[in-house]
Amino acid sequence: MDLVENDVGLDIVVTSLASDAHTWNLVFLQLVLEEAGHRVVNLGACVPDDLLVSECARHAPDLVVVSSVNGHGFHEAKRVIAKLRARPDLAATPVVVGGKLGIDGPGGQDRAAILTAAGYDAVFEDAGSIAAFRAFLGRLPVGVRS
Ligand code: B12
Repeated sequence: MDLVENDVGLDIVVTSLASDAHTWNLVFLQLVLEEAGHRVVNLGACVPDDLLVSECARHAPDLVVVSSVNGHGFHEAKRVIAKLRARPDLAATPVVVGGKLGIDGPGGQDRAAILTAAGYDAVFEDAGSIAAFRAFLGRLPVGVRS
């Protein structure tokens, strides 16, 4: 593992989940990341699990950013992280998830705790999540993928 400061920029995959057709969340995240000097591959909306996993394996990014706002995010994110972590080449890749993950507003610690236990490195639900996300990015070293 090469602990170089990330001021050179990270290679980042931004993706939604299989059922989610919303796109402006993805555009917004891409712009935030590119403005911070990172390189983004945006897989877009309604990404089937197998395609998400194979594209992450193909790009071998420093970070995967999963976004969902349609209310199914919690359940789909839990399913997808199991598939990502099952692959040895993606087992150590930092993966975060955020957006509107349920239909009851930001889910507090429970949803975040379940998703981090399932394998996410961080969970960002609405209400100030972008500031916390930026802080997370600043702490992330390049070269942490296996
Ligand atoms: C536009 C819109 C649509 C459009 C999308 C068009 C498109 N090309 O994107 C259409 C009409 C297709 C649509 C469909 C549906 N929608 Co809609 N939609 C919206 C709406 C009005 C705006 C979304 C938007 O573009 N916001 C702008 C972007 C920039 O912001 P954002 O998505 O909120 O993302 C922000 C944060 O969530 C955060 N974020 C998101 N992801 C991540 C990830 C990380 C890591 C971090 C740090 C932050 C982060 O950052 C972003 C900027 O702050 C919202 C309501 C609203 N006012 O938010 C509903 C909303 C998202 N939709 C909703 C629903 C329910 C649906 C439908 C199920 C409706 C239906 N019965 O058919 C379908 C689902 C379709 C599907 N298969 O996914 C609900 C979701 C409910 C929930 N989660 O609690 C919302 C919240 C409306 C509501 N109040 O009920 N929708």
